[in-house]
Amino acid sequence: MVPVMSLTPVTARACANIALVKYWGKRDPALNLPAAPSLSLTLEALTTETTVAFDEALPYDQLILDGTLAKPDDRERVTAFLDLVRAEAGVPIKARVTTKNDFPTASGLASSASGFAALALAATRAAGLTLEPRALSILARRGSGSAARSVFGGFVHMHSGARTEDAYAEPVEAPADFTSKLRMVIAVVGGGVVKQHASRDAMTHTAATSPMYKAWLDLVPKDMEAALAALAKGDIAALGALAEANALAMHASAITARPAVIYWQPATLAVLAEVRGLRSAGKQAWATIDAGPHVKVLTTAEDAELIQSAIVDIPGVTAVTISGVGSDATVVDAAKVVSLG
Ligand code: 2P0
Repeated sequence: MVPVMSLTPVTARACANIALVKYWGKRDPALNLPAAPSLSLTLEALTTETTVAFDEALPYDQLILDGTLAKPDDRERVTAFLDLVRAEAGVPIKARVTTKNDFPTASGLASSASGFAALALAATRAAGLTLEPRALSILARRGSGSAARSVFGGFVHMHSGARTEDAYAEPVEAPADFTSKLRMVIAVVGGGVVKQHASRDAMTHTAATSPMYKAWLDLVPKDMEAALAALAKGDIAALGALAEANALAMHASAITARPAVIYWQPATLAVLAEVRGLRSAGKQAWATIDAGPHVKVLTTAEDAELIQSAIVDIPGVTAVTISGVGSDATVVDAAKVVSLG
């Protein structure tokens, strides 16, 4: 029998993240360099688990997403990413990628962030590479900009370097008792159906056509500076106010694109109104919205359940989850070597 290369399948897990200062637009689409920096919070309740098995018997890469063979577009995006790993590792073998989200995929709940972070970790380890966290973040960025942030737990700062080696994410220090008390209440609007505008296309379209896009780009560095200062002080009111204002500014740029990119549904605005009302009544609650109709509410452990009960019965809200702060992406299983010979 001719000996063949045998590689160990590896499983990795990563949490999604929600940006408090958003990433919305690219400096360089080929290298996936963001146009501006961003700041996120990694969430433990939204996880992706991905197994990568390089297998000489495969004629092409296989992607199994939540138990089903993925669409060609999704598979091609994963193949392009695996090509980067194969080139770096010198492994010319196709892979079977089995991935499972514990939340709705591609609906504005950051599945590409946790997905490409888990894939970057599982694929590099399965190909025999152990990358430093920064190099892993840079690699994950090539799959999806927000994935660079999901390599790390807690608060994460994504740098918008002009060169590929400068566009990486890194954790940001915050007072430990501040981070441990934070919660995000995630209101799923409309059942988590697949979104109409993929964020990749929508941000490019916004940058190309929105008269508000330049204002957005001017705003982000100022919001980053203020958000980092609020974080260093553990000032949730300042951080929350910035996050809500920054999300609305991002959406203002998208809504004014031509034609418009509108992610909101009536329930999105109803939740936003409820959050603002709760805040007027003295509760700790600030909303953020991504490339989908869902609303995520930054709050504390003390107020999280009250917020959940205040929004769960709003018509159009189909689920409400409370999440604490998530950890770094990790390898969860390195199976025994399977001989393919
Ligand atoms: C964010 N979003 O900062 C922003 C806010 C959506 C709205 O990062 O093209 O899927 O793969 O780099 O990472 C979504 O963008 O885009 C995103 P690509 P990605 O979380």
